[in-house]
Amino acid sequence: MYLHLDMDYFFAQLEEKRRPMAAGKIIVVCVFSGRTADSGVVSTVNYPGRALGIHSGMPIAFARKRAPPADSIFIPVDHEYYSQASVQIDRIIRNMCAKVVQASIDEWNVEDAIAEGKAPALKEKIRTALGLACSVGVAPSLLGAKMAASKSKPDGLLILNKAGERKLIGRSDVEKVPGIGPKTAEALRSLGADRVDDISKLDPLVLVETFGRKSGAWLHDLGRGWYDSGLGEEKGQEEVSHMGTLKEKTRDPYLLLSKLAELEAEARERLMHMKKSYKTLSLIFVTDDLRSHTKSVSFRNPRAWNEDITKDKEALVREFLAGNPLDIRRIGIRFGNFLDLGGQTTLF
Ligand code: DCP
Ligand code: CA
Repeated sequence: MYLHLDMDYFFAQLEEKRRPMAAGKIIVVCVFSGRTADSGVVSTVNYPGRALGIHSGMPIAFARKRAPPADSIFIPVDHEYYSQASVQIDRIIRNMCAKVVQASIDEWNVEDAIAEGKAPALKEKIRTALGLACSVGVAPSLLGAKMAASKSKPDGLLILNKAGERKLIGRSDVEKVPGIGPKTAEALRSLGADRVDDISKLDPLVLVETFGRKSGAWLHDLGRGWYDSGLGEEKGQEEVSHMGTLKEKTRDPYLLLSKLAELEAEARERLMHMKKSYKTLSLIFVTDDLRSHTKSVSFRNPRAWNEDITKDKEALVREFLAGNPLDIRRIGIRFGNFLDLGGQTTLF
C-alpha cells in the first residue's frame, strides 16, 4: 500500500505553534520583497485566512485588504525554522515506515505493506512530537494516496481499498488530479471530459494527438483506472541549514564556535543521509537589531559531508566580527550548492 502525508497549512501552522497568543487570528506568512512595506507575495495562510479568500501566491497588498488588521498577523517567512521541523518529521516517518521518499518540504510518499495500520500512529507521533496536524491518505496507488490525503484535509486520514480508490479518482474533476495542470484540464474539458471517468470515453488516438504519446497514454490509463506504481522521485533539496539561539547575546568567538559545532553536527547527519557533497558553506548571524547577515565561502572542489571545516568557520566568524559591531543573538550554519554522490559515500 502507498501512503501520502501532507502537513496542513505548513508554514502558517508552524508560526501559530510558536505564537500561542495568536490563537484564533489570521496568520499570513509572507515573502516580503522589501521594495515597499507591502511588496511581495503570500507564501501561505491558515484556515481562517483562507475562508476570506487569501491564498498562496497572492500579492500581500491584496491579502491586507481582505484581512481585518485587528484579527490578523503578517509574518515574514523563516525557512530555517520550517526546514528544521521538516527534518524532524522526516525522521519520524523514516523510523516508522519501510520505503520513504520526501516529495517537498512538507510532503512524503511511503510504500509499506501495512501502511493502513501505521497511518494513525504516524499522525499521532507527529502531533505529540511537534504539535502539528497533517493529512494522510492510504491507497493501493500513490495517486490514490495523494488524492485521499487532499480529500481528507485538514487533520484527516482516509484509507481506501481498490474500489474506493477507483471511485474517488474516477469521480474527481480532471483538474484535481496531481499531474494534470490547468492547460491539460482545459483541453480535456473541451473534448468533453470534465471528470476522470469521462476520459475513458475518448478515443486513445485523439488523446495521443492532443497531448503527445507519453501524456496521452498516461491519460488513457488514468481513465481506465490503471494507476502508476512507484514512489516518485526524491525532491532535490538545495541546502541544509540549522539555526540556534545563543544562551546570551555575545561576540565571543569561542561561544559562537561552540554553538556552531552543535548545529553543524545536526546538519551533517542530514548531509550524510542525503549522500550529498556541497560547494558553499555559509554562516548566518542574527544581530541584536534582529537583522540577519550571511557570510559564505565557496569551494572550487566540492566538500564531502564529513570533511573538516574548522578553519573555514573560524575565518567566517572573524570576518563577520571585524565588519559588524553588534552582539549576536542567533547563529546558523548552511551547506549549499549540492552535488549528488549517489552511492559513493563509502569512498570517504
Ligand atoms: N508555499 C509557498 N508558495 C506557494 C505554495 C506553497 O511558499 N505558492 C509554501 C508554504 C506552504 C508550503 O510551501 O506552507 C507547503 O505548501 P502546500 O501547497 O502543501 O500548502 P500548505 O501546507 O500551506 O497548505 P495545505 O494545508 O493546503 O497543504
Ligand atoms: Ca501542505
